[in-house]
Amino acid sequence: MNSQKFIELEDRYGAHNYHPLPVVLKKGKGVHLWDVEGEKYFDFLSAYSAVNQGHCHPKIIKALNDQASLLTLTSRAFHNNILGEFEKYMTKVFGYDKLLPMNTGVEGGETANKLARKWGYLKKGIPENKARILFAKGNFWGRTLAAISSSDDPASYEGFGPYMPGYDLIPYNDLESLESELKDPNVTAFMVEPIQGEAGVVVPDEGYLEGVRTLCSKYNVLFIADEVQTGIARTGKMLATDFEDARPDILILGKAISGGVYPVSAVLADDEVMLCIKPGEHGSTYGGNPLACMVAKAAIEVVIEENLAENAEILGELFRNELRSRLKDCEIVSLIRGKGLLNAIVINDSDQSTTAWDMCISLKEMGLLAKPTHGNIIRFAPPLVITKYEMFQALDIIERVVRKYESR
Ligand code: IF1
Repeated sequence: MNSQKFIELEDRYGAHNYHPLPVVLKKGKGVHLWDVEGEKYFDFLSAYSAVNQGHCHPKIIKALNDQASLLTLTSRAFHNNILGEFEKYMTKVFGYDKLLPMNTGVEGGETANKLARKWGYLKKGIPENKARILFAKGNFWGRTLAAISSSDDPASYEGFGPYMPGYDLIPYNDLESLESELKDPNVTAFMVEPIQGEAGVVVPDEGYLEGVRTLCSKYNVLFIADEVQTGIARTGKMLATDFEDARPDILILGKAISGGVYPVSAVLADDEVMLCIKPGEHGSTYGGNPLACMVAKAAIEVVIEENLAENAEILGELFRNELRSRLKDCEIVSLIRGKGLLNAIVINDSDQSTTAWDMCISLKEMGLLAKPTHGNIIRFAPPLVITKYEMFQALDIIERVVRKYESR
């Protein structure tokens, strides 16, 4: 079957909850993807930063295969010989007392919110059902009813009310607004992305994260860092919060924690917070299953052994500098921004225009896959294993496409 046939199958038998680029992928290896016609592409989305280690990394696939024929799922009704080792490994790597394993990023967010509310009642003395959690405008942490309740993007929340109470929004990258809200003793946590991914790779001012840490400590409020997209070396350090003195009270990991091989998420915290949830108060059938743990441990080992954070830092710098110099005379690109290998270009066009989409279609035709976010922003996030040579090839494609639209 050709691409069109596969697309028709999805259209006929699948929910229409996505609008994918018209490409049907069949194989992935490293930074490359191949479609059913055998065409080869650079992957510059990395499944929204879940495939930081490169597609089908041999070490991670080996971990999957070895464990898959031994034991895949016990549920947490019983112990197994894998979970404790994984929890010990991860708490040592990230520097927390304990880890609570889940499956998807949004379940990590939900877990963090439940921990924060419990801690607010048990430790901060907030009256029952009065706990408030603050979020930043422009946030995105998933598609559940709680996650969309904290969203200010109508595309995320419209038509799904009523909404979760106790959630409030403040401007991103604004410590004054944060401090004025933190004075309310019923605020139990502030949950924030160190860089806003979906909002279009919005990088806050230097010192913002440190300011969040200082203010949350000052007012006895939990700092929750959503590193589902920015974590696992994407921004040039293992965690985006590592760039400043900004250690979160609750850390949420997802996506690349398992290198795109298996759904894994995790919440890390110290005992004072983590032990507020007692046996039977939270969990998930697949959370922390042996297969997930072996895959995730291998995925984190790859990040460390292959120095992927360092590569993201160096190649990210190269990407932004090269693109800025190559496009300095192009008015159609108004901004190039990002950190490490989480970057985006802002198209100098109205949000409603289809230029960004059309550019992504052209990029696809030239052998590079990327997708617009919020209309006029194109995110560029290749796997962190990309080489300088591959990066220059990709930059040539991006430059050619931008110039094609510049000359229109
Ligand atoms: C889709 C967006 C990105 C996330 C952050 C939690 C989650 C996400 C910072 C939830 C998930 C994904 C969801 C995916 C597309 C992608 C996305 F465009 F939707 F917003 F990356 F920016 N925190 N982001 O970015 O993790 O439950 O999905 O595992 O919904 O299509 P999840």
